[in-house]
Amino acid sequence: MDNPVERKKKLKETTLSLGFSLFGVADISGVPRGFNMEPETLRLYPRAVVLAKRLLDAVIETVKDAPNAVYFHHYRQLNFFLDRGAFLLSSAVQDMGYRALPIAASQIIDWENQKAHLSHKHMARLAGLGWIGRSNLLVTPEWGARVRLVTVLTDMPLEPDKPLDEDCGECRKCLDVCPASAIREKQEDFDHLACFEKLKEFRKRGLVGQYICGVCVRACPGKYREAVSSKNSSE
Ligand code: B12
Repeated sequence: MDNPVERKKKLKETTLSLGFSLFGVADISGVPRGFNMEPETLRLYPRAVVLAKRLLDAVIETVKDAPNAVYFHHYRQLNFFLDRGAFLLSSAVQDMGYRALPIAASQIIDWENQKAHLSHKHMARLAGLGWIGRSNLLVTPEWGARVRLVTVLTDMPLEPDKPLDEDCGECRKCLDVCPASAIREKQEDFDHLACFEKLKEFRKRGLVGQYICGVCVRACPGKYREAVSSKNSSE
């Protein structure tokens, strides 16, 4: 049957078979903020399909108080995986008779303000994948912030998901570990500039070749990983 629910099911199956961890659809027909794209381009796409890939715990757990070469390689490998997957999904959508525009996993178009075409985190929140946590990252119930994201804009009529009604609750694990002390009680108070300055310092020290860190990502493993850790420690 060809309807928004069935089409979504088919796309989800395609996406998960490509190896993605999470899939969601956001209704962006009335979303005014979070974009750095031409309005006439944007108007063509009432839906955003958001895909997440879970990081390898073994890699992110090598990050202690600063990024390292193992994580840097993983970051690049994941960006390649996300971009390739978004391209393949977009191709599948096109073959089904609709338009699809993949947005790069990590491409900055406004260097001064450090902005991309759109915020994958905001798209993911709207698509019900998780919430924006104290760390300023998208936090999923399953794997916390240990996911990377990519978005495909499309005109394919798809049933949208709804944002989750969840938040970080009492968890403050990322607050103490942030090497820039950028994370605060409230997400709105996140100190973007302190974070960015620390990332510049890491790069200058030659630890990694990009502005990355990963300490707050490590601190936020999500329910699945927490459950595995407590099972192992009680054995
Ligand atoms: C540019 C960028 C950065 C910049 C600045 C981030 C920023 N703008 O907030 C820097 C280099 C500092 C950075 C750091 C990190 N990033 Co980054 N980053 C991006 C990128 C490429 C674009 C973000 C963007 O354009 N947002 C658009 C704006 C509107 O959205 P916003 O962030 O919510 O907007 C706020 C900021 O722009 C801020 N702001 C305004 N003016 C300025 C000026 C400056 C200088 C800064 C720094 C911020 C700032 O105010 C806005 C309103 O709150 C995205 C990929 C993408 N396309 O989404 C990844 C992305 C957000 N990053 C990601 C990650 C993981 C990281 C790091 C952990 C580094 C790492 N990989 O190890 C840290 C985490 C910092 C943190 N805790 O927030 C992931 C997040 C995954 C998740 N689970 O949430 C993304 C989604 C990449 C991906 N494909 O998965 N990042």
